[in-house]
Amino acid sequence: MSKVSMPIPADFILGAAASAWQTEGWSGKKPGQDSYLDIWYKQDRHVWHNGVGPAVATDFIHRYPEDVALMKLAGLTHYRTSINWSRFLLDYEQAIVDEEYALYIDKFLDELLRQGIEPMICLEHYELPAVLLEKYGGWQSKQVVELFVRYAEQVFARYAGKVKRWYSFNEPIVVQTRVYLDALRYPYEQNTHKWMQWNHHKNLATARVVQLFEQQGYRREGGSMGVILNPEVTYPRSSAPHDRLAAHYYDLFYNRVFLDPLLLGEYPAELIELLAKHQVAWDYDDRELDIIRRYPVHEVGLNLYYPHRVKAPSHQWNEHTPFHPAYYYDPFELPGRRMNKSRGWEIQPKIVYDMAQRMNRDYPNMPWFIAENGMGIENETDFKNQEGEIQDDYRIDFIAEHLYWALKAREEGAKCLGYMLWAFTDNVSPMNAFKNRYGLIEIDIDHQLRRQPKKSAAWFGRLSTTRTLTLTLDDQYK
Ligand code: BGP
Repeated sequence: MSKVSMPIPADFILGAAASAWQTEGWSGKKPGQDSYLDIWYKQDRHVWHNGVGPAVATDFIHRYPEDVALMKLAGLTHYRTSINWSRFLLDYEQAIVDEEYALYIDKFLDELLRQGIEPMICLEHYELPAVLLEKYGGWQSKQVVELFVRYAEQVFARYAGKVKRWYSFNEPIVVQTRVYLDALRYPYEQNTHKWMQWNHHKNLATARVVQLFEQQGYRREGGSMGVILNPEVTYPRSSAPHDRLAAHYYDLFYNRVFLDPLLLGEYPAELIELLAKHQVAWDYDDRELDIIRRYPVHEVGLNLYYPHRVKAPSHQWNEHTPFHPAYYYDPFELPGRRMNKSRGWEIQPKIVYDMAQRMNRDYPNMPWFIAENGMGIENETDFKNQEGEIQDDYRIDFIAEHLYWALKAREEGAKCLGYMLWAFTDNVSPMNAFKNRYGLIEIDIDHQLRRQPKKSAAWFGRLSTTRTLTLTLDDQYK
């Protein structure tokens, strides 16, 4: 064990994240404004933990003044959330703004700015309007790319004066991976081709929005247009060539499919060849590739939670099995791994450092930050002290260790702009709802959603005022 103390650079972001659908609730939502998640929840309430979902969430839409004051208390320098596309418009084709929702966004942004907290806003955090899924098959359609650009135009026109940092999507790979690759979520259709088409259209939509942002002068005015990705830091079981190859393929299909086009402007040639070989190539043309080439993002947020481990595949595929990237790998569980048992995720803080090395090597010009990292724990009320405050020392240790690696990478020259925790308050997760609690602030769902800071909130606040990280590091995890 060694005690470590590290200075936190003055411009280093110390923030937290959330999203519209996971916090706002449906209050004031009009007929026809459902998102994809809303209809999934309405359809399949039973798959959501205790039947709880986005309907009430944390009621942020009414309680944002209280929450922003708590953000200040917890020392957040930045707060990331999304604007809910499905609620921002009344008509998605004509991009007619819902003035009531738009006014709420205005007031919420004003409140953040008044408290000196910088907003970072995503245009989509899984909030695809349900009617666009029903009418066009969602991101399957090029028309939806057009409609997204029209939506973005309205958003920038209203809020570019208040928000400088924008992001097209949060984790653009997730919805179609759960829905079309693995058929785990509504509408449960296994279709690898659709998976790739959605991936491509989200890349294209990002480039189109970057183009719009630059052409309308927001970049010149000091704004930036980025994306939030969730690259999984992937380790092979062993150094044997077959295990390393498995990790290489995993990385191509799940990480580089977004990293390369969005950060470098180009899909990996090897990925394109593989998709053709397995007959899941997407529909695209040269004009689209040209837009992707000309409009890479200005910065990238990386959601880093756990390491991903693979080994060479041991299975055989037959001609009836549609292609799935798992053709090239098997998952691997490291014996003796450190675990967050509530979420079933391995804990390995060094992923932050390893990702930083990769950014230096493969994407050296791209500024990046940790956009999400956090620890969801079940039954947290078991950790309450006599005053009723959750003593979440496990969360403090988790944050400290990940932050340590981020600061070390930054000291060594990585373009790491900061660290953001998932999440500010406890909030709703897809299916797990309030099962695993992530927040610095507890939300008591049995008592009118009462907010109560956990021990970690004060700790985070001290981190932010002293600008010094102090921790005891277990040498085996260095
Ligand atoms: C990320 C998402 C968040 C949030 C978080 C926690 O992937 O961007 O929206 O939900 O994961 O994970 P989970 O909700 O799966 O517990």
